[in-house]
Amino acid sequence: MSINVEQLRREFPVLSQTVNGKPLVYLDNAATTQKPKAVVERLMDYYYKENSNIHRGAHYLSMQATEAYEEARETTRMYLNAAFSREIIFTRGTTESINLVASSFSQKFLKEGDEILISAMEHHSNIVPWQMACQQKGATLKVIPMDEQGVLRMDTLDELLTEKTRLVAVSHVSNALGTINPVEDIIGKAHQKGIPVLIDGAQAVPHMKVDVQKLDCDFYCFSGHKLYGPMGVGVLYGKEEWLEQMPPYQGGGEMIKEVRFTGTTYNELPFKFEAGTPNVGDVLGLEAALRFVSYLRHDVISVYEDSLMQYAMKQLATLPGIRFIGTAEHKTSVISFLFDDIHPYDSGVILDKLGIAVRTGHHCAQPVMDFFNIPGTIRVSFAMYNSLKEIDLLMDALKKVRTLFS
Ligand code: 7TS
Repeated sequence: MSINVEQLRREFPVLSQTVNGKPLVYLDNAATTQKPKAVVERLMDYYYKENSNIHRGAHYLSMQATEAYEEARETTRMYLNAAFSREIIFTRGTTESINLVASSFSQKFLKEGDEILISAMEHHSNIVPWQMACQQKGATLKVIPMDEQGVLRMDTLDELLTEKTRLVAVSHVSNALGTINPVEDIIGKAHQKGIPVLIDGAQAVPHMKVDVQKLDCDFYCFSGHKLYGPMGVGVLYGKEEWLEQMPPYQGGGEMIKEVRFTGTTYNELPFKFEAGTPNVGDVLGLEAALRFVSYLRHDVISVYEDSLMQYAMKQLATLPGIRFIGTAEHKTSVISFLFDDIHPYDSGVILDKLGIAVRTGHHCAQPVMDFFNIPGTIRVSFAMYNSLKEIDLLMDALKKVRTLFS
């Protein structure tokens, strides 16, 4: 099996438009992916035929919607190979998943003088919630450093994992550098010392098969919209043993067992962490996305995406004045670079005029930019529907950028 890109692109109507009079070349997939018809149609179906609030009504539509929502939880469990569907919490996205753990776990387990360990290449959403938790509790945030290639300095880990470390939170794949981190090794080392590990999988799930039991991570987070699903929905996987011990994140309907003015008892997992009316439609859209990706198969997708990446790296390397930011051996989907001394933003504007969508700036990873002492990068990021032809169009466009600025 292999990807038939022309056929696949027909599933993504948004791709067949022109932008500024040029065919759209969408290379900003690390920010968000486009949605296949299967996802959009699932949303339409839900709102045309099934919309109802769940877990509360005795009527037909409510029961149907409840069943569909819980089935989507089971599909997500299978997708991640979690042991139990009660370990799958639906959230608004990676950001909310991390905030949930940072807030709830810290409330229960973090105290003054403790440490939380993150890495030097985290997205802001895996930095700021931990800073907030540490500030509240008088704990310290520590950082696994990286080297000039954008690879984590694993030699520092033994020393950084101390008897004060309460949790390690690292990204599976860096959104700014594309580095695939050795999360199995990090989890193994942390667990030797009894320390739980949260993995930010926002940039990993679109590109590789994730098996949370095999990884043995304690928490895993991702966003639907980076995996061909809708915005506004995401997933927190948490091991039951942790989720059971953690207090609720938000209070409200659905997360309770009994409410009296004198006190409240909480619902069981996963409902304890899903206060209020959930985002049923988008959860069903996410389920459609998971089915779409599973049907195409992750092994097939990653072979294809790797070939795009190799081709792009080789082509880009021929451009005089190019400087890659992030040259790890194990990389996926993201290429960050600077081009001569042209400001990334200026390149981005010209590329847009030529129909090419890339991201420029710090990519919500300012500490990474500080480390390399740069204001930002041009970031090209691939999805399964990109083609070699699009990389050629990017190359032509970059050559035009150079001409304009020389
Ligand atoms: N973690 C990583 C590694 C990410 O790449 C992102 C989003 C997030 C967390 C937050 O995800 P959200 O869906 O909750 O916003 N990254 C990017 C990006 O690289 N460009 O735009 C968003």
